[in-house]
Amino acid sequence: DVPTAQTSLLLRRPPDEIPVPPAVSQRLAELFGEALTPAQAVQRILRDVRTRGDQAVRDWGQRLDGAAPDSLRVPPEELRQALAELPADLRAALQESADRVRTFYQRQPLTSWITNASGGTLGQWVRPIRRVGLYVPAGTAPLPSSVIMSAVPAQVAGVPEIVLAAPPARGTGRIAPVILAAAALLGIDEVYVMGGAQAVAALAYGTPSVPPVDKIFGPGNLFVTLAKREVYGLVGIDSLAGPTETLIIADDSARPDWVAADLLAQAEHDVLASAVLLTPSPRLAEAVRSQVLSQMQTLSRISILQTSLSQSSGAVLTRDLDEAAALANAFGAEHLCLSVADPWRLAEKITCAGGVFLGEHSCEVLGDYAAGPSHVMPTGGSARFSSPVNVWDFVKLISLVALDPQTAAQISRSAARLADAEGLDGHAAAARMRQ
Ligand code: HSO
Ligand code: ZN
Repeated sequence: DVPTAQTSLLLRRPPDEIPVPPAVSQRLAELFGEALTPAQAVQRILRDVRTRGDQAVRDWGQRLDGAAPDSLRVPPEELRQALAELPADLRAALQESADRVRTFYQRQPLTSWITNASGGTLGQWVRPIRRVGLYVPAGTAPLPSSVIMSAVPAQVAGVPEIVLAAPPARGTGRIAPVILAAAALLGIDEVYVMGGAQAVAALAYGTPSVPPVDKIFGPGNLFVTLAKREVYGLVGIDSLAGPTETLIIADDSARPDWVAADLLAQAEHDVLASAVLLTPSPRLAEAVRSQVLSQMQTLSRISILQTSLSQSSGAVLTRDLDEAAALANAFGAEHLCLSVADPWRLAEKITCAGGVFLGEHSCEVLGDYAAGPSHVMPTGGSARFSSPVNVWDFVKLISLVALDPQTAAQISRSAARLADAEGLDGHAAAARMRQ
């Protein structure tokens, strides 16, 4: 399996400078018969899908996922069946999650507006994107919650066509039933078994069996991310997602066992996940450390934890909470948890994060599954300039201009003068006709 290697570095480095683990280079050389960078490999796959369509998607699926189904589209009966076979308590949990996410996004203002105040009628219409593709990675485990967290805001935005793409579970040619069930629960019936760069290519260019989409959402491994970057412009993309991260700011009021559990929950995602504690209290840092060491022994993903905790996780002792807040702002974490006596006061100092979780009852895990806001949040410091997935990602604006004769006559003087200055006499003539 190809790791999500260094995906966050994409945000800061040109694709050809991304350091590639030797195992990945070797696999690429085997696949392509020559030494290629991941970016070059992705370009080859994109070109292949563009020219050979479905057959190329299937061939790459066969090579990379170990199996490819005859038909890329999952038959709707299979979706219905997956939902019918889902244990009742799991179905109820998915439903509660979906209901809370829907209620949250229904509150997000998304209003068109029109004004007559500045002369003439001006305004903006909000219009949903017509067709979006949501990529659901297989990763180290299928995550049905991720289907809810991107599909529900799309539904609230009024996107008429929502399609899902997910790689098959290794060697099976089939998507994990729980992912299909989550799609069915939300009423999504267009699901394709395809992953990797070939899935992004099919969604962007279209193939005989996959009509193209207008915008592609969802995280993925390095190849998915490079492919999204490559097709951007032809289609929209949500972001270039990297490994997941959490910062917890805690003081002496925090329970060390809860803080440790929250760090472990984050670090178990994958070997590149990062979970960092910022605290002014050496006593708390020490107590959390011993809790982490004992609790991790009880968790099934201990080998992932050993890597992620030793690679990009740890505790940082700060002078005080102000310094912790300043560091958190500079880092711009995907998740920032405030486990301190007065979280609202500390929150006022926060200017950069994907999501802020206030108080020890608002742990990130509850946000991952059921609190309300989407768990798809900006990673790799991209919170500096971007936002969690939300309803605005699924719409676009159309500007409206409806001028009355008086306003047209009045502004045409300035328009004509500006056109003269730009040497565009056709523009100037069209403006002066309205004077
Ligand atoms: N913490 C992940 C989301 C997730 N956790 C899904 C569990 N399932 C990234 O925000
Ligand atoms: Zn999580």
